[in-house]
Amino acid sequence: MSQQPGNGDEFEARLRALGRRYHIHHPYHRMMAAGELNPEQIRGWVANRFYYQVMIPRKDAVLMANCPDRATRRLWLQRLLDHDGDSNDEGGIDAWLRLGEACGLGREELWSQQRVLPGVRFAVDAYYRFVRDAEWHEGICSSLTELFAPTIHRQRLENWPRDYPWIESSGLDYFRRRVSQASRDVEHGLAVTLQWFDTVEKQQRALEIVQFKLDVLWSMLDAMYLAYVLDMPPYFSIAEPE
Ligand code: AHQ
Repeated sequence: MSQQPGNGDEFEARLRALGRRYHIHHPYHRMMAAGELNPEQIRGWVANRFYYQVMIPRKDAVLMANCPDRATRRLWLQRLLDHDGDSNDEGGIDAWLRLGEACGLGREELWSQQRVLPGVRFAVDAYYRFVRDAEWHEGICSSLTELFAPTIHRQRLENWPRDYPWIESSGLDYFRRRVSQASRDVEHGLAVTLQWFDTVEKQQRALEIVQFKLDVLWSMLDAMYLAYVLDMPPYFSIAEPE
């Protein structure tokens, strides 16, 4: 390994190169993009991703609690409001609830989290706990999988009306919101990361942090693929007593 840290462009290029492992390449998302998921598989994804969505603002809140820098907190607060909403904006959680309704999932069912698979819960909780316990710059770095998120949101906006016409268009508002919000978030997160991770060791650590978050996203879809594509939900092989 070179003893010199990569300059900004080189380090950014190494971060962006991790996009080859982004969950857009997971078989579940590939089936989604190819219009191959049936309604139950779409509903399973929406219901499990809802747990991720409601945990994001809590993750952002613990990151802010760890962050002594007021200017960073003022910027990061917008992320929390983007999900929880405020007097002017329903927020992403409500938009996701409308996605659920458009797919045939009631709000109560999503809030009940009854469909959340153990593997999804473990992955999401691992992300929340990482940020809760991490130094705040590392918490910010872990959000950088969103470098690759605008593409996946645009892909859904392009494909779903053609492939899943049974889903009311207004249900896709969440994806519409995220295209610009993700780009804005990444601008800030990337600037902080490029500035703070300024040694060979720190840059290696940053790459490991983004890889951890890629693992979180990939593992969520592994659990969903087992349950909804291979029809092997948790404990499917065990005959439960009457
Ligand atoms: O809808 C997503 C979102 O609000 C966020 C916040 C961000 C973070 O803080 O880690 N990551 C993220 C992501 C969202 N959507 C995912 C998707 O595929 O729809 C992608 C995910 C990400 O790339 O981290």
